[in-house]
Amino acid sequence: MSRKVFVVAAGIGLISFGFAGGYQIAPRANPLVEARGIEAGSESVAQNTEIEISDDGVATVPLPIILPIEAVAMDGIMPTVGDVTHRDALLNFTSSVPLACSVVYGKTDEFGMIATDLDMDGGGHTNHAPLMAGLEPDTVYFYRVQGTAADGSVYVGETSQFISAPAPELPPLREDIAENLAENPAENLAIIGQGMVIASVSSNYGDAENDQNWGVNRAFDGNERTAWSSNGDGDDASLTLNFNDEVAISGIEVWSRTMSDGTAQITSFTLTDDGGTIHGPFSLPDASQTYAFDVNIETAQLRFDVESSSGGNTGLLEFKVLGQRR
Ligand SMILES: [Ca+2]
Repeated sequence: MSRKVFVVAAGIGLISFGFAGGYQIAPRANPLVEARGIEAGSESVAQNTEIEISDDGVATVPLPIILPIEAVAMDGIMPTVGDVTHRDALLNFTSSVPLACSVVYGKTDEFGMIATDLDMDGGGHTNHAPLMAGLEPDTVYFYRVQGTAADGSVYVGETSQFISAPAPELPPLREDIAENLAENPAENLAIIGQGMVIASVSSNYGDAENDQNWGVNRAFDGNERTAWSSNGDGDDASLTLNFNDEVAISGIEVWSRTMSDGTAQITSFTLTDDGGTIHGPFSLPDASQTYAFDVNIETAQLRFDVESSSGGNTGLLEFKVLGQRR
């Protein structure tokens, strides 16, 4: 006659069982460990997991089994938080088996936010760098890493903390725009909601809205760690900016995105003004930084077209249009 037991406490090297009736046993030869063929001391299961043990002591464990993230830490190196700014932080982790990885985070240990890998290859992979965005400056954040392997196992880290960086000191906003322009003749005209709107975009990855992750707004948010990605548009990716009124453009700055497999990188592009004149093509040597180009364009709309690329989900980390409003 088989019996059902519940795991009432779990941890590395400590698994004890309690019968539904209430008392606990802590078997030396753990049938759970034997059943899974995993060395004792290297695993745990979630509390209140129901497992079934047959007469000959073989345990049947329902998936998913929850294991500590240490079990898949490459060379024993645990996840770290780096590149912490006042608005985001990168979680870096290399796993020894492919995982679909995420990190939950928030201002309390109940989290409330979740970030997934920026790499969008799909499926599991081993180099993880989810971006914890939307942070408040100089604030304690709780986070926990979790990943799912193809065999259904779930790996979970300990809840840890980091502190976001203090807000940078910004120059006071000038009330007198004319005075500001006199002092800073080339301002960025491509700031959403400040005289510029997105008139069109070829597509956003995963059919995201413009203001969602991978949406076109991410190329205009001043954050080099967020990106617009098209939905596989390759050389056909494009976007059009509307400045509402004529502007004099003296320069542009363009930063292509890329993916770990080498796709999604824009190698040249053109600009088209509202009179239909095509400017360029302009070449982008690589995707490691932004590249600046001098132009002389008077227009109320500006269209950006990819001319050549490595194909796939082409897009931009950042796009700035420098010039003057009339
Ligand atoms: Ca961005």
